[in-house]
Amino acid sequence: MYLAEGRDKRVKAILEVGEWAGTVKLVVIGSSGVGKTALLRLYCDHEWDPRLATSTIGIDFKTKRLLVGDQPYKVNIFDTAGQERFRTLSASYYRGAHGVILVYDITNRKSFLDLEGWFQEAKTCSTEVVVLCLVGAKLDKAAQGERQVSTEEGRALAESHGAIFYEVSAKTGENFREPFVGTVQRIVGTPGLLEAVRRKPVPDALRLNRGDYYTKPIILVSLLHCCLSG
Ligand SMILES: Nc1nc2c(ncn2[C@@H]2O[C@H](COP(=O)(O)OP(=O)(O)OP(=O)(O)O)[C@@H](O)[C@H]2O)c(=O)[nH]1
Ligand SMILES: [Mg+2]
Repeated sequence: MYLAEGRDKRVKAILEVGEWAGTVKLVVIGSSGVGKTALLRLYCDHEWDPRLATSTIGIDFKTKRLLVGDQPYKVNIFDTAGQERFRTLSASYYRGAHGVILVYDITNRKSFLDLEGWFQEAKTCSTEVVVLCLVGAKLDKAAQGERQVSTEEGRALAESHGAIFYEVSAKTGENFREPFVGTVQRIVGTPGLLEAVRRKPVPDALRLNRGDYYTKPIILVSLLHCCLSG
């Protein structure tokens, strides 16, 4: 009992002064409207409010503190826009990512079929060792007979890409933490992954042309952030 209390106090103290065992970067991708922002808002802000739902423009960013064992990690989560017109911007956000969470809507077959492209993008733009997690969202709607993608199909696709798999609902809160916790646990548990991503140079495809310094300031801010947050 005394030991447990001592440990809890130590962990609380570490979290309060902000000393981290490491910083983990996650990127959330998937077609527009599948529920990426709703899931992230519930996990980071403990909030579910469909009235606030608007399509993400460009990119959004949230930070969460997470204990793995008794080690505190800072988790930076990038919420990308599913809309096609923002895809060229989003490519730069894979830089330095340790994990990619791919989301589809279990009531929207098209969003599931789109995943081939999303897996392709994730593998092209991030490091070869990045941890992948596939998430079937809006699980609450299955009870109303709206399911268009079975759990087995989702799991099989995840396995074929070596990804972790969960079905979740931001509305009921079912499994909403699992994709984030599971991905971070696998990242931390993969020897050398945190260091390997830090050492990886920027892929040529993601380097900015001179003109981009004027036309895409949002990318510069993101790259600067990535460098600072390490
Ligand atoms: N029933 C139900 N609706 C959900 C759930 N998650 C999200 N939604 C709704 O689905 C719609 C789209 O959700 P968003 O989170 O904005 O989708 P997104 O993937 O971020 O979309 P983009 O930002 O355009 O890429 C909103 O109306 C949400 O309220 C869920 O778990 N259950
Ligand atoms: Mg969004």
